[in-house]
Amino acid sequence: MKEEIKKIEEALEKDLKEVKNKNEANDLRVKYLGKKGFVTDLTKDMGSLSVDEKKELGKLANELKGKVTDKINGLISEMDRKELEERLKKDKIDPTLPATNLKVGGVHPLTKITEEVEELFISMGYDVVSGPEVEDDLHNFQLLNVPKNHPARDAQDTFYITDELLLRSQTSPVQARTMLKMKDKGPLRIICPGKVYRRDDDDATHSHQFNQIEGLVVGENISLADLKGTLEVFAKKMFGEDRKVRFRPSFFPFTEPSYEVDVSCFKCGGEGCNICKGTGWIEILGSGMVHPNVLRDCGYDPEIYTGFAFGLGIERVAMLRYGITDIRDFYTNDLRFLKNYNRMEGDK
Ligand code: 2U9
Repeated sequence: MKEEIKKIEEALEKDLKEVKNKNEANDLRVKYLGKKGFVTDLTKDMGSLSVDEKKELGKLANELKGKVTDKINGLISEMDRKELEERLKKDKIDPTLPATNLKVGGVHPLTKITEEVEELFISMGYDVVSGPEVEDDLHNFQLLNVPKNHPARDAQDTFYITDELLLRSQTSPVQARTMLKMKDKGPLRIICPGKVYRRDDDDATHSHQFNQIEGLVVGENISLADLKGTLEVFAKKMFGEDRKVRFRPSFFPFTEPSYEVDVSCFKCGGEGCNICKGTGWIEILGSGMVHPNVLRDCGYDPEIYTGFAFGLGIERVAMLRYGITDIRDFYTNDLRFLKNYNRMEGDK
Protein backbone atom coordinates (compact mmCIF):
# COMPACT_ATOMS: atom_id res chain seq x y z
CA MET A 1 0.00 0.00 0.00
CA LYS A 2 2.73 2.44 1.07
CA GLU A 3 4.46 1.45 -2.14
CA GLU A 4 1.40 2.45 -4.18
CA ILE A 5 1.10 5.77 -2.36
CA LYS A 6 4.75 6.50 -3.05
CA LYS A 7 4.21 5.73 -6.76
CA ILE A 8 1.26 8.09 -6.92
CA GLU A 9 3.29 10.83 -5.20
CA GLU A 10 6.14 10.39 -7.69
CA ALA A 11 3.75 10.40 -10.64
CA LEU A 12 2.17 13.60 -9.32
CA GLU A 13 5.58 15.32 -8.95
CA LYS A 14 6.34 14.38 -12.56
CA ASP A 15 2.94 15.57 -13.83
CA LEU A 16 3.19 18.85 -11.92
CA LYS A 17 6.49 19.61 -13.65
CA GLU A 18 4.90 19.15 -17.07
CA VAL A 19 1.85 21.37 -16.49
CA LYS A 20 1.85 24.35 -18.86
CA ASN A 21 -1.31 26.24 -17.88
CA LYS A 22 -4.17 26.41 -15.39
CA ASN A 23 -6.42 24.16 -17.49
CA GLU A 24 -3.84 21.42 -17.38
CA ALA A 25 -3.44 21.92 -13.63
CA ASN A 26 -7.18 21.45 -13.21
CA ASP A 27 -7.05 18.32 -15.37
CA LEU A 28 -4.65 16.87 -12.78
CA ARG A 29 -7.32 17.29 -10.17
CA VAL A 30 -9.57 14.97 -12.19
CA LYS A 31 -6.70 12.57 -12.91
CA TYR A 32 -5.86 12.12 -9.21
CA LEU A 33 -8.95 13.03 -7.24
CA GLY A 34 -11.83 12.43 -9.71
CA LYS A 35 -14.23 9.46 -9.51
CA LYS A 36 -11.80 7.26 -11.42
CA GLY A 37 -8.69 9.09 -10.21
CA PHE A 38 -5.55 7.43 -8.76
CA VAL A 39 -6.26 8.39 -5.17
CA THR A 40 -9.89 7.25 -5.36
CA ASP A 41 -8.71 3.97 -6.92
CA LEU A 42 -6.65 3.21 -3.80
CA THR A 43 -9.74 2.72 -1.68
CA LYS A 44 -11.74 0.80 -4.32
CA ASP A 45 -11.19 -2.68 -2.89
CA MET A 46 -11.53 -1.90 0.79
CA GLY A 47 -14.47 -4.33 1.20
CA SER A 48 -12.19 -7.35 1.81
CA LEU A 49 -10.08 -5.64 4.51
CA SER A 50 -10.39 -5.92 8.27
CA VAL A 51 -11.71 -2.96 10.30
CA ASP A 52 -8.23 -1.98 11.43
CA GLU A 53 -6.82 -2.23 7.92
CA LYS A 54 -9.71 -0.13 6.61
CA LYS A 55 -8.94 2.53 9.25
CA GLU A 56 -5.28 2.55 8.37
CA LEU A 57 -5.90 2.72 4.60
CA GLY A 58 -8.59 5.38 4.97
CA LYS A 59 -6.20 7.55 7.00
CA LEU A 60 -3.39 7.20 4.46
CA ALA A 61 -5.74 7.86 1.53
CA ASN A 62 -7.07 11.01 3.21
CA GLU A 63 -3.57 12.28 3.87
CA LEU A 64 -2.66 11.67 0.27
CA LYS A 65 -5.80 13.44 -0.91
CA GLY A 66 -4.85 16.48 1.19
CA LYS A 67 -1.30 16.47 -0.16
CA VAL A 68 -2.45 16.22 -3.80
CA THR A 69 -5.01 19.01 -3.32
CA ASP A 70 -2.42 21.28 -1.67
CA LYS A 71 0.13 20.67 -4.44
CA ILE A 72 -2.35 21.37 -7.26
CA ASN A 73 -3.76 24.46 -5.50
CA GLY A 74 -0.24 25.67 -4.78
CA LEU A 75 0.68 25.35 -8.43
CA ILE A 76 -2.42 27.27 -9.53
CA SER A 77 -1.77 30.07 -7.00
CA GLU A 78 1.79 30.35 -8.21
CA MET A 79 0.54 30.61 -11.82
CA ASP A 80 -1.93 33.35 -10.77
CA ARG A 81 0.83 35.26 -9.02
CA LYS A 82 3.10 35.08 -12.06
CA GLU A 83 0.24 36.17 -14.35
CA LEU A 84 -0.43 39.23 -12.17
CA GLU A 85 3.24 40.07 -12.01
CA GLU A 86 3.45 39.97 -15.81
CA ARG A 87 0.34 42.14 -16.18
CA LEU A 88 1.63 44.73 -13.70
CA LYS A 89 4.91 44.87 -15.59
CA LYS A 90 3.09 45.50 -18.90
CA ASP A 91 0.15 47.75 -17.79
CA LYS A 92 1.14 51.30 -17.05
CA ILE A 93 -1.14 53.35 -14.75
CA ASP A 94 -0.81 57.13 -14.85
CA PRO A 95 -2.21 58.43 -11.55
CA THR A 96 -1.75 62.02 -12.75
CA LEU A 97 -4.46 61.69 -15.46
CA PRO A 98 -7.60 63.76 -14.70
CA ALA A 99 -10.64 61.66 -13.68
CA THR A 100 -13.50 61.24 -16.17
CA ASN A 101 -16.35 63.65 -15.49
CA LEU A 102 -19.27 61.64 -14.16
CA LYS A 103 -22.69 62.94 -15.24
CA VAL A 104 -24.61 63.49 -12.05
CA GLY A 105 -28.35 64.19 -11.98
CA GLY A 106 -29.70 67.21 -10.15
CA VAL A 107 -32.80 68.60 -8.55
CA HIS A 108 -35.31 70.20 -10.95
CA PRO A 109 -35.80 73.95 -10.31
CA LEU A 110 -39.54 73.40 -9.64
CA THR A 111 -38.69 70.75 -7.04
CA LYS A 112 -36.15 73.12 -5.48
CA ILE A 113 -38.72 75.89 -5.03
CA THR A 114 -41.35 73.40 -3.78
CA GLU A 115 -38.93 72.01 -1.20
CA GLU A 116 -37.88 75.49 -0.11
CA VAL A 117 -41.53 76.53 0.44
CA GLU A 118 -42.29 73.23 2.20
CA GLU A 119 -39.31 73.66 4.54
CA LEU A 120 -40.35 77.18 5.49
CA PHE A 121 -43.93 76.18 6.30
CA ILE A 122 -42.87 72.99 8.10
CA SER A 123 -40.67 75.23 10.30
CA MET A 124 -43.85 77.18 11.15
CA GLY A 125 -45.67 74.01 12.22
CA TYR A 126 -47.54 73.16 9.01
CA ASP A 127 -48.16 69.64 7.71
CA VAL A 128 -47.65 68.81 4.03
CA VAL A 129 -50.69 67.04 2.56
CA SER A 130 -51.32 65.62 -0.92
CA GLY A 131 -54.43 64.33 -2.68
CA PRO A 132 -55.82 62.99 -5.96
CA GLU A 133 -55.29 64.77 -9.28
CA VAL A 134 -58.51 63.28 -10.70
CA GLU A 135 -61.22 64.95 -8.64
CA ASP A 136 -64.98 65.22 -8.54
CA ASP A 137 -67.22 68.23 -8.90
CA LEU A 138 -68.05 68.19 -5.17
CA HIS A 139 -64.46 68.62 -3.92
CA ASN A 140 -63.08 70.75 -6.75
CA PHE A 141 -66.00 73.21 -6.90
CA GLN A 142 -69.07 72.80 -4.71
CA LEU A 143 -67.27 72.63 -1.36
CA LEU A 144 -65.22 75.67 -2.35
CA ASN A 145 -68.25 77.84 -2.80
CA VAL A 146 -68.06 77.71 -6.59
CA PRO A 147 -71.70 77.15 -7.48
CA LYS A 148 -73.02 75.62 -10.71
CA ASN A 149 -72.88 78.19 -13.53
CA HIS A 150 -69.94 80.04 -11.91
CA PRO A 151 -67.56 81.19 -14.70
CA ALA A 152 -64.58 79.36 -13.10
CA ARG A 153 -66.31 76.03 -13.83
CA ASP A 154 -66.55 76.77 -17.51
CA ALA A 155 -65.46 73.83 -19.68
CA GLN A 156 -63.01 76.28 -21.24
CA ASP A 157 -61.07 76.36 -17.97
CA THR A 158 -61.38 72.81 -16.71
CA PHE A 159 -60.53 69.39 -18.19
CA TYR A 160 -63.67 67.32 -17.66
CA ILE A 161 -63.45 63.52 -17.84
CA THR A 162 -67.18 62.92 -17.30
CA ASP A 163 -69.93 65.27 -16.05
CA GLU A 164 -68.77 64.57 -12.51
CA LEU A 165 -65.04 63.77 -12.86
CA LEU A 166 -62.33 66.24 -13.79
CA LEU A 167 -58.61 67.01 -13.51
CA ARG A 168 -58.31 69.28 -10.48
CA SER A 169 -57.95 72.94 -11.46
CA GLN A 170 -56.36 73.87 -8.10
CA THR A 171 -55.07 71.98 -5.07
CA SER A 172 -57.93 73.35 -2.89
CA PRO A 173 -59.87 70.03 -2.94
CA VAL A 174 -57.00 68.56 -0.87
CA GLN A 175 -57.72 71.14 1.84
CA ALA A 176 -61.47 70.46 1.59
CA ARG A 177 -60.86 66.71 1.97
CA THR A 178 -58.54 67.29 4.95
CA MET A 179 -61.14 69.43 6.74
CA LEU A 180 -63.84 66.82 6.11
CA LYS A 181 -61.56 64.06 7.41
CA MET A 182 -60.70 65.86 10.69
CA LYS A 183 -62.80 63.90 13.20
CA ASP A 184 -62.50 66.33 16.13
CA LYS A 185 -62.70 69.39 13.83
CA GLY A 186 -59.69 70.78 15.68
CA PRO A 187 -57.27 73.41 14.33
CA LEU A 188 -55.45 72.82 11.06
CA ARG A 189 -52.23 74.12 9.52
CA ILE A 190 -51.48 72.55 6.15
CA ILE A 191 -49.86 73.22 2.82
CA CYS A 192 -50.79 71.23 -0.28
CA PRO A 193 -48.31 71.13 -3.15
CA GLY A 194 -49.16 69.43 -6.43
CA LYS A 195 -49.94 69.46 -10.14
CA VAL A 196 -53.07 71.21 -11.40
CA TYR A 197 -54.67 71.37 -14.84
CA ARG A 198 -56.39 74.15 -16.80
CA ARG A 199 -57.54 74.33 -20.40
CA ASP A 200 -55.10 77.07 -21.36
CA ASP A 201 -53.27 77.35 -24.66
CA ASP A 202 -49.59 76.86 -23.86
CA ASP A 203 -47.37 79.91 -24.42
CA ALA A 204 -44.42 81.58 -22.67
CA THR A 205 -46.43 82.31 -19.51
CA HIS A 206 -49.27 79.74 -19.60
CA SER A 207 -49.28 75.97 -19.34
CA HIS A 208 -52.24 73.57 -19.31
CA GLN A 209 -50.49 71.77 -16.45
CA PHE A 210 -48.59 73.54 -13.70
CA ASN A 211 -47.71 73.27 -10.02
CA GLN A 212 -49.31 75.03 -7.09
CA ILE A 213 -48.85 75.23 -3.39
CA GLU A 214 -51.90 76.20 -1.42
CA GLY A 215 -52.05 76.73 2.32
CA LEU A 216 -54.84 76.63 4.86
CA VAL A 217 -54.98 77.55 8.54
CA VAL A 218 -58.18 76.98 10.52
CA GLY A 219 -58.69 77.58 14.23
CA GLU A 220 -60.43 79.71 16.80
CA ASN A 221 -59.42 83.38 16.59
CA ILE A 222 -57.45 83.12 13.35
CA SER A 223 -57.44 86.65 11.96
CA LEU A 224 -56.36 88.72 8.99
CA ALA A 225 -53.31 89.72 11.06
CA ASP A 226 -52.22 86.04 11.06
CA LEU A 227 -52.61 85.91 7.28
CA LYS A 228 -50.62 89.12 6.78
CA GLY A 229 -47.84 88.12 9.20
CA THR A 230 -47.48 84.65 7.68
CA LEU A 231 -47.39 85.83 4.07
CA GLU A 232 -44.97 88.63 4.89
CA VAL A 233 -42.56 86.07 6.37
CA PHE A 234 -43.02 83.94 3.24
CA ALA A 235 -42.49 86.85 0.80
CA LYS A 236 -39.31 88.01 2.55
CA LYS A 237 -37.84 84.51 2.84
CA MET A 238 -38.43 83.82 -0.86
CA PHE A 239 -37.58 87.22 -2.36
CA GLY A 240 -35.31 88.94 0.18
CA GLU A 241 -35.58 90.42 3.67
CA ASP A 242 -35.61 94.00 2.30
CA ARG A 243 -38.80 93.45 0.28
CA LYS A 244 -41.90 95.47 1.06
CA VAL A 245 -45.19 93.56 0.87
CA ARG A 246 -48.61 94.93 -0.04
CA PHE A 247 -52.09 93.42 0.00
CA ARG A 248 -54.51 94.43 -2.76
CA PRO A 249 -58.23 93.62 -2.44
CA SER A 250 -59.34 90.93 -4.87
CA PHE A 251 -62.07 88.34 -5.29
CA PHE A 252 -62.07 84.54 -4.99
CA PRO A 253 -65.26 82.55 -4.36
CA PHE A 254 -63.60 80.54 -1.53
CA THR A 255 -62.26 83.49 0.50
CA GLU A 256 -63.82 86.69 1.85
CA PRO A 257 -62.21 89.16 2.06
CA SER A 258 -59.62 88.22 -0.59
CA TYR A 259 -56.25 89.74 -1.41
CA GLU A 260 -53.57 89.55 -3.99
CA VAL A 261 -50.09 89.87 -2.50
CA ASP A 262 -47.30 91.84 -4.17
CA VAL A 263 -43.62 92.25 -3.24
CA SER A 264 -41.55 95.30 -4.10
CA CYS A 265 -39.46 94.52 -7.18
CA PHE A 266 -36.24 92.70 -6.24
CA LYS A 267 -34.51 93.91 -9.40
CA CYS A 268 -35.12 97.67 -9.32
CA GLY A 269 -36.15 97.97 -5.66
CA GLY A 270 -39.38 99.71 -6.66
CA GLU A 271 -38.10 102.21 -9.25
CA GLY A 272 -39.74 100.40 -12.15
CA CYS A 273 -38.08 97.99 -14.61
CA ASN A 274 -38.84 95.25 -17.16
CA ILE A 275 -39.46 92.60 -14.45
CA CYS A 276 -42.12 94.64 -12.60
CA LYS A 277 -43.33 96.20 -15.85
CA GLY A 278 -42.61 99.65 -14.55
CA THR A 279 -44.90 99.34 -11.50
CA GLY A 280 -42.26 98.60 -8.85
CA TRP A 281 -44.42 95.66 -7.60
CA ILE A 282 -44.58 91.97 -8.47
CA GLU A 283 -47.66 89.85 -7.77
CA ILE A 284 -46.67 86.59 -6.05
CA LEU A 285 -49.79 85.01 -4.58
CA GLY A 286 -53.51 85.13 -3.83
CA SER A 287 -55.02 84.82 -0.37
CA GLY A 288 -57.97 85.56 1.89
CA MET A 289 -60.03 84.62 4.94
CA VAL A 290 -61.80 81.30 4.33
CA HIS A 291 -65.42 81.92 3.28
CA PRO A 292 -67.92 80.89 6.00
CA ASN A 293 -69.76 78.72 3.43
CA VAL A 294 -66.53 76.74 2.82
CA LEU A 295 -65.90 76.27 6.55
CA ARG A 296 -69.50 75.11 7.12
CA ASP A 297 -69.67 72.77 4.11
CA CYS A 298 -66.34 71.18 5.14
CA GLY A 299 -67.68 70.50 8.64
CA TYR A 300 -66.33 73.49 10.62
CA ASP A 301 -68.81 75.75 12.45
CA PRO A 302 -68.08 79.28 11.14
CA GLU A 303 -69.44 80.70 14.40
CA ILE A 304 -66.51 79.06 16.21
CA TYR A 305 -63.79 78.75 13.59
CA THR A 306 -62.14 81.17 11.20
CA GLY A 307 -59.27 80.56 8.85
CA PHE A 308 -57.04 81.95 6.15
CA ALA A 309 -55.87 80.44 2.88
CA PHE A 310 -53.43 81.27 0.14
CA GLY A 311 -52.30 79.92 -3.21
CA LEU A 312 -49.26 80.38 -5.40
CA GLY A 313 -47.96 79.07 -8.69
CA ILE A 314 -44.57 77.34 -8.29
CA GLU A 315 -43.59 78.05 -11.90
CA ARG A 316 -44.26 81.75 -11.40
CA VAL A 317 -42.08 81.89 -8.27
CA ALA A 318 -39.30 79.90 -10.01
CA MET A 319 -39.46 82.16 -13.10
CA LEU A 320 -39.15 85.27 -10.94
CA ARG A 321 -36.37 83.84 -8.77
CA TYR A 322 -34.27 82.50 -11.63
CA GLY A 323 -35.16 85.05 -14.33
CA ILE A 324 -36.74 82.40 -16.58
CA THR A 325 -38.89 83.92 -19.32
CA ASP A 326 -40.57 80.84 -20.88
CA ILE A 327 -42.62 78.49 -18.67
CA ARG A 328 -42.21 75.71 -21.27
CA ASP A 329 -38.49 75.47 -20.40
CA PHE A 330 -39.50 73.68 -17.19
CA TYR A 331 -41.10 70.79 -19.03
CA THR A 332 -38.84 70.05 -22.02
CA ASN A 333 -36.08 68.49 -19.92
CA ASP A 334 -33.33 70.09 -21.98
CA LEU A 335 -30.17 69.32 -20.00
CA ARG A 336 -28.56 72.59 -21.13
CA PHE A 337 -31.41 74.40 -19.31
CA LEU A 338 -31.56 72.13 -16.26
CA LYS A 339 -27.79 72.21 -15.74
CA ASN A 340 -27.97 75.94 -14.93
CA TYR A 341 -29.78 75.11 -11.72
CA ASN A 342 -27.43 72.33 -10.65
CA ARG A 343 -24.07 73.63 -11.74
CA MET A 344 -21.43 71.25 -10.46
CA GLU A 345 -17.77 72.04 -10.02
CA GLY A 346 -15.96 71.10 -13.23
CA ASP A 347 -19.06 71.54 -15.45
CA LYS A 348 -18.59 73.51 -18.63
C1 2U9 B 1 -60.03 75.96 1.01
C2 2U9 B 1 -60.31 77.29 1.29
C3 2U9 B 1 -59.69 78.31 0.65
C4 2U9 B 1 -56.94 78.86 -1.67
C5 2U9 B 1 -56.56 80.13 -2.34
C6 2U9 B 1 -55.80 81.54 -3.86
C7 2U9 B 1 -56.31 82.43 -2.97
C8 2U9 B 1 -55.15 81.97 -5.13
C9 2U9 B 1 -54.01 81.27 -7.11
C10 2U9 B 1 -52.62 81.81 -7.06
C11 2U9 B 1 -51.98 81.64 -8.38
C12 2U9 B 1 -53.89 80.00 -7.87
O1 2U9 B 1 -51.73 79.22 -9.01
S1 2U9 B 1 -52.65 80.24 -9.05
O2 2U9 B 1 -53.30 80.50 -10.29
N1 2U9 B 1 -54.60 81.00 -5.86
O3 2U9 B 1 -55.12 83.10 -5.47
N2 2U9 B 1 -55.94 80.24 -3.51
S2 2U9 B 1 -56.93 81.60 -1.67
O4 2U9 B 1 -58.07 79.05 -0.91
C13 2U9 B 1 -58.70 78.01 -0.30
C14 2U9 B 1 -58.39 76.73 -0.58
C15 2U9 B 1 -59.05 75.70 0.08
C16 2U9 B 1 -60.73 74.85 1.70
